[in-house]
Amino acid sequence: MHPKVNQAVIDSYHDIGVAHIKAAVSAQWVADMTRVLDGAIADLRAKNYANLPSTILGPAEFEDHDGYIRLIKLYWHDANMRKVVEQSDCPEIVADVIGADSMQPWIDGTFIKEGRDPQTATPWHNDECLFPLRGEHSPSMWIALTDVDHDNAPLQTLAASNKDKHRYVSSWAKGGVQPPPNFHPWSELLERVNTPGADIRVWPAKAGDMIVLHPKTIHASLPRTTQKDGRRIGFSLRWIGSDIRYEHNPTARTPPFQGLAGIKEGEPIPESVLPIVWRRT
Ligand SMILES: O=C(O)CCC(=O)C(=O)O
Repeated sequence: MHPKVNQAVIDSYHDIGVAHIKAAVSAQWVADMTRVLDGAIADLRAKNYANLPSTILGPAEFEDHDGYIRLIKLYWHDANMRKVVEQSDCPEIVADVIGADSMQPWIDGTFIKEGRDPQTATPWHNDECLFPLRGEHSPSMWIALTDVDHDNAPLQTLAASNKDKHRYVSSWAKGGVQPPPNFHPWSELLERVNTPGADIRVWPAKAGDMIVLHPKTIHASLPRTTQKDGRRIGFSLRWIGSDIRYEHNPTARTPPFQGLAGIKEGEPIPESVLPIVWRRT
């Protein structure tokens, strides 16, 4: 097992759907990833981002207003980002937490918050509702690139929602389709987190900490309320581990990756689409 992982962390992942691995990556890793992101954001703002011809996830999504940045799907456009992740222990750490034998990187998301706008909060959701996948090994690896204190927009989670048997029809689901019978209404997810006494945990983190979220774990972030200057940066990457198989999801709005033409239900995601970057030996 990787020295950063221990049984308490694994038990936490299985019991409440969250593993907090303190100092999972070095200060150098944090600096390298921050530099990659700041460079990409400057290029996107200047509209001269050169590395966009991805064939895997389609174009990056960039939302940038009022002290809030949401940057999705940069990974397959940016060789430097891939290098920072893939030449680190990140895939092995996540694999050991979730119990996977191989790891394929998939979709990244960067969430930057400055100022004190309540809109900097990330709304309650879980990640798997739109996934065209079955299996347990599709976690999110969220890494704090700044200190994320209680007043600096930490993640919050609904404990044990990882054990749900059902899925939800996402608030972003494709309209006009019949969701499968095990998909519950989104309003139910919101009712659960708003129920008095709901077991909501808050996850302040230091720069370099990793929080691994089970794909079913219902989560959000608090808003940034600190009077301090600076920003809050969370970098998140969804992984595909060895138990994941393709399963058509009629509520998914867009294909999650290209190159899947001809894939059959129950097949693994081919390495030709998402390369395996770590294997258990
Ligand atoms: O960092 C955040 O505010 C949100 C992260 C998140 O929701 C995610 O990665 O799924």
